[in-house]
Amino acid sequence: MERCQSGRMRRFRKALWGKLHPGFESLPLRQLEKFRTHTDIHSLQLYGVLLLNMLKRLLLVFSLILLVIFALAFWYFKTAGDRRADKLEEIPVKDRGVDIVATNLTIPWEIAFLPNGDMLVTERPGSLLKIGKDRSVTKISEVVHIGEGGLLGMALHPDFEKNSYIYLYMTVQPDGTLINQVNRYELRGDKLVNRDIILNNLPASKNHDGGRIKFGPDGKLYITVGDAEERERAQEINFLGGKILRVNDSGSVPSDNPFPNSPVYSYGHRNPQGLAWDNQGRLWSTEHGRSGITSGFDELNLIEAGKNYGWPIIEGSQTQEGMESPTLHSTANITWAPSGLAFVDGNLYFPGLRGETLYKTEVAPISLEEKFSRVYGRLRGVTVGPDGFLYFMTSNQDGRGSPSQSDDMILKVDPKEL
Ligand SMILES: [Ca+2]
Repeated sequence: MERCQSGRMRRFRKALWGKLHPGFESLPLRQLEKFRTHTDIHSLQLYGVLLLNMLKRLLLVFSLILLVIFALAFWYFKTAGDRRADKLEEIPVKDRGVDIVATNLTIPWEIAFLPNGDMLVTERPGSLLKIGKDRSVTKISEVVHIGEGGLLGMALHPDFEKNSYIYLYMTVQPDGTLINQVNRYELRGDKLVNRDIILNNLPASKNHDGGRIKFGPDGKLYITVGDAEERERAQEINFLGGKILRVNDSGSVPSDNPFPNSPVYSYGHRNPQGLAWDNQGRLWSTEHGRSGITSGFDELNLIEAGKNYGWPIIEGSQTQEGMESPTLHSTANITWAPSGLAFVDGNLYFPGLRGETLYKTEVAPISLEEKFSRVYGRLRGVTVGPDGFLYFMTSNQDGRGSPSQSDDMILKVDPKEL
């Protein structure tokens, strides 16, 4: 070992000597040593260059190893979607219990059913699709697709058959400022006409744009608005970010709202994206908890008028006077990223983006079951169809997933099979 080290040192010294004494490179080291007239400073110089060379070599080897690791990781994640699809192909359709309704969509966000059974689908980049016997696409040019914003929620008026009103929640930038709006149109054939902005200037940001809109059993329109990354302001009643709103079908404020002349129904939310009423008429909402390095603490809340749901003051099972803790929440280490909510046959269902799972929870007693965990990738939005089936979507094209060749997809399953 010592001999080996000493041999290596001698070779380095010889090479370095050569560099410092051009013309004497070929002389045997023993002879070169005789020529040594340099001082200690010269020796230091020699060893400095030696050290630098060693560092250069180490850096090169380290960089090569890193490059190989990155290339392998890239390949692994890039092909994850197709590996998942291949694996799925091996399972007979009847055993999966899931039907694929549509494929090759781009970040579908919400599904609604027309009276004739055709399906309307919003795609986040700004398209409204009609999927029935044929497929049609209506582009909404005002939509700004940025981060989590874009064309998001959709609701049909309870009297759609009479008035053709369709409501769309979208991110726009009319005068340079990014905002969210709720627009009401009339749907005439494939055309959206008579646009009416019923809620304007809702806070928007690259992230935390909320976006779910649904009519409640009381005929009012409920809207989830994210905190638009202004977390502290979720506690301000006069700021419309971090809220669940309740308005009449024209956008006006109902006289029985909890805060006079305010569309705010509940506050202290971070990024709620699920709304559903159970068979007792109670409103439930799913909400994304903290993100980044400290992820987790996603929530299922029972929403009551005028109440404060705690963000950003409390999270998880923390409690504080005057604030509501969630009925159910994930732990500090588990992220559901719940992106919708539906109620059917006594159970709530919500899909998870990062959780890549369809979660099922009984309302009483509260419980949690995981369905299709990691099978289809990221899941977003869930709607109960006129056939009683659950329709939900993949969101593997949103830049945070590993899409297969069929993504994004709309899937349906009979909840009685779950
Ligand atoms: Ca909360």
